[in-house]
Amino acid sequence: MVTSSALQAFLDKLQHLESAFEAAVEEVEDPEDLENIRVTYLSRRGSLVQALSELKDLPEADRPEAGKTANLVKQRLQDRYTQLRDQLQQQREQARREAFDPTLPGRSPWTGTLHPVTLVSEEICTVFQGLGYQVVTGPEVETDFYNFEALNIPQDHPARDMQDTLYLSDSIVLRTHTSPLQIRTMQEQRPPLAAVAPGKVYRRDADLTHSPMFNQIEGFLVDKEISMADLRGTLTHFLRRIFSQNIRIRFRPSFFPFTEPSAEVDISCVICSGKGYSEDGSPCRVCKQTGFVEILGCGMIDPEVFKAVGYDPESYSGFAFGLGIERVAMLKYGIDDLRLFFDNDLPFLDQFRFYPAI
Ligand code: 2NM
Repeated sequence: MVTSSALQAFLDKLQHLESAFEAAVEEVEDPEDLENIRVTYLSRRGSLVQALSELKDLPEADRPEAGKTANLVKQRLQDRYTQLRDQLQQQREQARREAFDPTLPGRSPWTGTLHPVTLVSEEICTVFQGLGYQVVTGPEVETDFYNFEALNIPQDHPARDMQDTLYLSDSIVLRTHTSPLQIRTMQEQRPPLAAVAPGKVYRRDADLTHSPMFNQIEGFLVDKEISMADLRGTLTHFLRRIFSQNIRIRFRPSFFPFTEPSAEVDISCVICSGKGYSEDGSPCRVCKQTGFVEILGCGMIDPEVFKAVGYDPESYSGFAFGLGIERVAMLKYGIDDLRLFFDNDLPFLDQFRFYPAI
């Protein structure tokens, strides 16, 4: 068969293109190389489409032969491209399988931690449960009767002032202490009776050292012939379990409407061990050189409280106490800023991961 020179030129061009394609394919190392080849040769603007577009310029008699050859070249190029693409993908998957080490230990999901307030609250409850106390909880929204009246806090007492109490209505308040729970417990049960009541309390107060919401724990014990000596022994045991067996404890006279007599309790400073000075000789900032820090309030339950819950003050006596949980946590863990309890800063909270609740 005689081949026209135009056809020969076209076929040469196709062969040249195929050789160049094959040479390029030999060099392919990664999917990016392959993609460059696809764009250069096989895309809509690639050299193969360019060559095919020249078919129409050939003499009519040459077109069937040229078209047939062109289609065969196109098919071979596309097959080679597909084959190489699949091969590269398989190589990549195999490399991934080999890089995966099934013997590596798993990665644990991040878990939360108990809040220091929760840790201290549970710890205090555990100490008192060990002494036979119940743990009681109840509403944060209280009536005037449970929050004030039954606790012998008279109408004109400063604690009732709008400055301290968050009122929801004339007679409904956010509890300012957990003592309402003690009243409810005394109403529901008869002596001998002992309970602690942990929980959130609310006061109209907000500065560096006061939060409008904080946590308190109050406790009480009622039986026949309970004395101040029972109070002292109980609190000494409790404070030494929470802080250290080595702390010193002192009682100072004080006043609360719901106890008589009343006292405030100091413990020797847990930061400077009661020395009043830090290691470097500077004055201790926590106890202000006094060697003691105030930790709780307490007293013998006032006969007026017993009358409010229907107990005969002639037959029964008891003691009660209350303390702030954040304050205990600050002293116990050396935290110097109250706001850390309410900021939910994860790096801060995460530091309590390994403190066990006793
Ligand atoms: C304190 C200090 C002194 C207290 C009294 C009572 C109740 F209900 F039994 F009368 N509960 N808590 C009390 C006594 C609380 O907190 C500083």
